[in-house]
Amino acid sequence: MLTKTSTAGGAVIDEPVRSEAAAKAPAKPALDTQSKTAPGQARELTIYLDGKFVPEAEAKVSVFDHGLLYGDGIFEGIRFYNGRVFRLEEHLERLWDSARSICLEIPIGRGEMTEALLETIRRNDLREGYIRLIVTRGVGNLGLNPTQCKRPSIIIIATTIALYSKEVCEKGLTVVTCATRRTGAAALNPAVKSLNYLNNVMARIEANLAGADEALMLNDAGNVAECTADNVFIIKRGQIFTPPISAGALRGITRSVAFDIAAELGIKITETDLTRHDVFVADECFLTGTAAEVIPVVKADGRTIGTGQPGSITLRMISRFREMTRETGTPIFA
Ligand code: PXG
Repeated sequence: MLTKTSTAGGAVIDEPVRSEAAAKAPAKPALDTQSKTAPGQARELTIYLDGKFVPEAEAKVSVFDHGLLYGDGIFEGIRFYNGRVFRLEEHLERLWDSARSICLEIPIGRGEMTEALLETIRRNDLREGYIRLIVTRGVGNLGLNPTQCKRPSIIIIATTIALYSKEVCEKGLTVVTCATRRTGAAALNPAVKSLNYLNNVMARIEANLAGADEALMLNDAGNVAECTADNVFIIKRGQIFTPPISAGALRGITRSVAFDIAAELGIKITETDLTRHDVFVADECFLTGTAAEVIPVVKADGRTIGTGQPGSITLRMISRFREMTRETGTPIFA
């Protein structure tokens, strides 16, 4: 069920395949990254790598980088819309928090990082797209001790990313609960957006094998934590509920935008522990994430959620989210 799109720009991303349709019709990719030019007429991306802008083909890291050897590093996925980077400050804040938590000193300051991000977008001549910002522990030896790594590496990739297909946006996603539990804070705190995503990858494989679009991950207590790269929200009797950070949810930037929108729309939103049962009996359900944006869920473990169509509150959230992304953010070309 796992399909991959390798695009002209070099970006590769897993594409969820729609469950029911999958066996019959070739499903449209739910998530797709695409370079501006059509495949075959590749326009090489310009990548920021440790202070230099280099062509994609030359953007290489050492096989001794601990980011590769141990998943020792951190990342952010950031979007920009209409010539503005959405919630840039919040992403940088979270990156610096992740770094501090794992004792990784980012070798440049916040101002320099902002300029590097903006310049990477400019050099790729983009107004809409997605940035992957990675800071690895850097080159060390084959022992895992990070004291061997003298200088962290910074990589910035700016590319274009298509929204979920129109079909998925209109119809909503299917999710399955996976057996892989979200890592507990005592093992690897999910608040750290580390390069060690094997936990989420395992969950994602379960969703693929089950023919679902996403995996619903529970924590050790059996409560809902989040999906593999998205926060989860349900709506019951006109109110929105989402698991607290303590349940193992990443403090998602889009999650916090959902809080802002709910406040604006006068809809009560509460952080509370949720069980699978709560999801099954919800009137509506949606996910938030930088890549996913705000996306309806219409089926969980085979149960139809609400009417089986994206609900009215979800649709209002999506519509306001779209407005905000177009109207706010750090200007790229100013
Ligand atoms: N939960 C997890 C575990 C995540 O990794 C989110 C929630 C949503 O957070 P934001 O801040 O994006 O609203 C994430 C997001 C991707 C990608 O495809 C994104 C994430 C992880 C892996 C892949 O861009 N992070």
